[in-house]
This record gives sequence, C-alpha cells and structure tokens, in this order.
Amino acid sequence: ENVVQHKAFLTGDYDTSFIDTTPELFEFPERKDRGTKLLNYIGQTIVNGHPGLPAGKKPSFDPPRIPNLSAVQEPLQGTKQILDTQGVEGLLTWIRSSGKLLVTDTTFRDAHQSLFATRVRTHDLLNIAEATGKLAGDLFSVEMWGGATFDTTMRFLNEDPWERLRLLRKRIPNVLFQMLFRGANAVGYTNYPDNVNRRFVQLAAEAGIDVFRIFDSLNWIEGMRLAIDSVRESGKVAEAAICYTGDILDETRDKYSLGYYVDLAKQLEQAGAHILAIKDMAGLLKPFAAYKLISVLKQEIGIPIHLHTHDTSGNQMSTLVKAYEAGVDIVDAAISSMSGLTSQPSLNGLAASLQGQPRETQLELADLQKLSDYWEDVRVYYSGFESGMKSPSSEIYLHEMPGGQYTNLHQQAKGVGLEERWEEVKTTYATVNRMFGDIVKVTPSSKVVGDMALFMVQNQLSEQDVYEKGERYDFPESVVQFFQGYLGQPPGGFPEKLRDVILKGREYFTCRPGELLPPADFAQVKSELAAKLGRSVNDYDMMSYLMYPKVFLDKEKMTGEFGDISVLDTPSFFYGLRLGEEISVSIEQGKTLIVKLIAVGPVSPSGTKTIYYELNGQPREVTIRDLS
Ligand code: 3PY
Ligand code: ZN
Repeated sequence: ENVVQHKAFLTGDYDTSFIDTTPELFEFPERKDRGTKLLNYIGQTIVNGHPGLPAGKKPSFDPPRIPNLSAVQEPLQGTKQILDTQGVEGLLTWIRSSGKLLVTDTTFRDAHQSLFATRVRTHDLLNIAEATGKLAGDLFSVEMWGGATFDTTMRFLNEDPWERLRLLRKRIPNVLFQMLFRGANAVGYTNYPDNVNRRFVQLAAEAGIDVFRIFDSLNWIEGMRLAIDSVRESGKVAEAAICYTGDILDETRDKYSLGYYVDLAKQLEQAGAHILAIKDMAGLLKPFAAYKLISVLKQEIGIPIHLHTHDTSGNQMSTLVKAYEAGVDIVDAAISSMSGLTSQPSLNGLAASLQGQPRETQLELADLQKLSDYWEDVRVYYSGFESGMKSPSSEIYLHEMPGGQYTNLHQQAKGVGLEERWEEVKTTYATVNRMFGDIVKVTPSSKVVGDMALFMVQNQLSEQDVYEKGERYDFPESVVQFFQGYLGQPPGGFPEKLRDVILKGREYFTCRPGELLPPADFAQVKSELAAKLGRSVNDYDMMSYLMYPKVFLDKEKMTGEFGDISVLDTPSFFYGLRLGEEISVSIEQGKTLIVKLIAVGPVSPSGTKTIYYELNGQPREVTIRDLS
C-alpha cells in the first residue's frame, strides 16, 4: 500500500506530519517493474534461447485439453482423509483390507524426471492437478516431489519447490502426497548433517507430504535410520526401500541374491518402516523374479509392499502383473502418455489389464484417458529434453542405468560435448560399475558412476589406464568423496586397489558421515542468508539454501532480475514469443498482462538487440545483450 492508496490519504484524514512519520508509504516496490522484468525475460529468451533449447524457433502448439470436471461429486474423500482421520495405523489397516491393487501415480515426479530430465513446470502440473484428484481419486498416492525435482525446480525453472508442494496440496485435497527421499542425502547428492535432514522431514511434512519413500544409494541401512525415525516422529508414513539391482534369478551373480534382499527387508521392518518399497530404479526386476521376490517377502515380513519400477526394457507391465499375482499391495505407474521407456509402465494399461480380476484397481479407464489426453498435449512442450529413445531397450540389463538418470546423464554428456559418444558413455558406465565392485546405482551413487564414466570417456581412459596412469589424474570430486565414505559403505566394501588410485593418500572413513558433520546452526544460517538477500527468510528458504546453496542464490538473483516467471505458459517460458504473437499472463488473482511482440531489432555495434513490444496496448521496448 503506498500513499495514494492509503485510507487516511483518500479520506483526507491526515496532516503533514503523516508524511514524515510514515516514510514507507513512499517506497514503490518492484510492483511497477513487474511488466518490464517479464519483458526482459521474454526478450532474453528470444535472443539467447533457453539453456538446452534452440533460440528463436518457437514451434506451434495447440492448447492442452483440460478435462471438464462438472460431473464430479464433492466433497472428495480419499486416502488423505484416511491418514488424517485414522493416523498411520488406520491407513495401514485400510491398505490391508482394501481388496484392490493400490496404485501410485508417478506422472508428477518420476515420469518426467525419467523422460525429460525433470523439466515439467509447476504451471503444467497445476493445470491438471484438480482433474487428477477428481478423476483419479481412488489412487493410493500421487508422487509429486523429491528426487531430482527439488534441484531442477530451482536450477532450471526458477521456481520454489515448496511453493509447488503447497499449491498442489490445495488443488488435490483427497489423495496422499508422496515424495522420494534419498536418506542421509535428503534431496541432494551428498550427506547432510543430521539436524538438517531431521528438519527437512518436518518441513516437508508440514507443507503437505504424507508418504516418504526413503532409500539409501548403497542399500546401507545405517544411512536410513535417521530418516525413518524423523518421518515416524512427524506422524507420516515411512516407506523404506530396498534398491533392486542385479538379477536374483541369475545364479552366477550372487552379490545381490534373494537372501540379500529378504535380509534387508527384515532389517527395514525392524527399523520401523511402515511400508516396504522395492525400488527397481533401473527396471531390472524381471517378471518371474518379481513373482519370486514378492512371494517370499510376503511370507517373511508383515508390512505392506509397494513396487516401483521403470519400463526401459518394455518388460515391466509383465512384472507388475506377476507382482499382482504374488500379492503386492501397491504399485507405481504413470499416466499412459507419460509412461513407458525410461518412465513407469502405463497406469491406464495396468487398470485395463486387471479389469475383472479379484483385486482390480477400480480406476476408471475413461477418466484416466482424459488425464492422458492432457499430458499428451503438454509433453510436446518438453520434447527438446527427451533422450531420443524410441523403443524399449534390453540394453538396460547391460548398463543398469536408473531410468531417472538416463535423460539427465544424456543432457550432462551433451553439455560437455560428448553427445556423439553417448554409446561409449553407456558402456563405460557398466565398466565403472564393475570397477567399483558392482554397487547399487541410484542417486547419488549412480551420479558418481556417471561422473566417472564421463571422465573416462573425456580423457580416453580405459579401465587399465585408470590403474596404470591414475596417479596423473584428478578424478571428479564426487568420485573422490565416494571412496572416502561420504555416501556410506557399499555391501562388501570398496575395491582397495582402485581406492588407492583415486584417493592418493587422502583419508577415508567407515562410520556414518552424519556423525562427522557438525550440526547446522539454523539461526545463524538464516541471518546470513537474510543479509545476503536483503530480505527476511523463512525456514523453507533456509532449507533450500542448505540443500543447494549456489543454486538457491542463483535462483534468487534470477527472480530479482526477471520477477516471477513461473506465471508464463511453458512454450513462452522456453521459446519467448513469435513476431506478432500476443499472450496473456496472469500475474496474480485478477491482474493480467497482455504482451505482444512487435519487432526484434538488429544487433547493435555494442552487441545488443532491442525488442519492441506492446504491453497492455502501450508500446514498450527492452534491450538485450546477444550472447551468441
Ligand atoms: C532420485 O533419487 O531422484 C531417483 O529417482 C532415484 O531413482
Ligand atoms: Zn524411479
């Protein structure tokens, strides 16, 4: 509120001292600037493009089909109400007696993480959120947070991950929200101090997460206990995961045997897990192996079992069906137009497969189709981030790369000029796994394997070269830290010869990294951050900063420069505007900007271009540096 809007001013109820005693009335904050900031962002995107996408080539897109929801009955009642009214034990009892195969929809998280490098914007999630809650209200949960989303929302989309969570929660009041939590690595790539992880869980629970899928990237149970306890303390559901790798049916490969997984599952149950997840992040769990594993687990443990897989091989619908036969309680799937390949198997397909069976899903095919229509339309906005994979690939059994990593590593390889050598990167990935002693590969251990593979390809190093000439090379920081023990301990320990080559005399440890990390001083971090940003900060900001200090500060800087760009539609966000194109941007409730691109000037001698617009009918121009 500034002076001209002040009630006292409007009613003439003031004397001149009012002006001296109320200086804040003369602060005209950035509001008057919001239009210019947005024009700058659009101009910047037109001239220099969005990272990873070509500049100046905005394709034509039809508006997405958003389902009409007038026939849906309110109020909505779903698993969220069961948890909120009956608590975790009530929910577990309900799971056991529901009489149907329960389904988690991963479309909002793992599907796009795995298909196009986690680039889906909150804007596109919000447009289908209400329909998801209403048309798929019988879902067990919606996986919509965690994993790589925390990083990418800030790094690539200039969004606040917490805001995404809050906004979705408002629109989907009836279905449990689920996140992927990397144990001691929270939502990052490294271990964080214990008090940071504990606080993260509390904040996520407060902001709307109900089910925490907790895993450790080396299946090291010591790395998971603190997260399990924190989730239990927050009154939410602790779903602890065994990460599946190898092949329990292959008797020549006995490191990850049936016995290994059963033992791990029992330990997790004892550690307090409410639900056991089988996290098959690379899609290696073959149909008959799933049948065997789940049949045995059903006998050996008492908690419900939730199966997660990726369909890279094309085999995983069969895996879900065999898991169903073995009595699995909950499975993950993605809306059909966002399913398959490195993503999850099709939710629509699964619902159809089980129609008429004793534990059919009770999800309506016609309703799921409407959700799929929407995503079919929206997916094309992101095609620049897809890997180009066109068909299922059994190569996954050779390189064992997690679905969630495939497109990300592909982007990373492209970024360092190795696009042409992608095939080599994949085979080297398998070599590195063998060199590391055959480890579980899932974030962040998978990133270490990926970093080492890229390093070897870039430096033309064979396995032999690493042992023979390794002392001449500084290996990537992530690889060094891995061998020091910062991600925990792999089953069977580290290969010593390679550790010596990598560490070059540096120390390593075998205790839990959290024991070595001093606790964060939250009050101090907050005041430091407030000073850096010149504004007050809350615990959510603090947590984003603790997870990703540089990424968070860069995001804040971008916001300072361009304002809130999450309000833009996705094609305009990625490609700017075409000449003559007009868009309407709702910047807040009841406030809309109409932006039209009139002309783009030539490059000036100083290397800038002038962009001519109409903003709400008024001519405006901005000057943008051409970085090409
Ligand atoms: C993540 O940690 O982001 C994953 O999806 C691992 O599978
Ligand atoms: Zn996954």
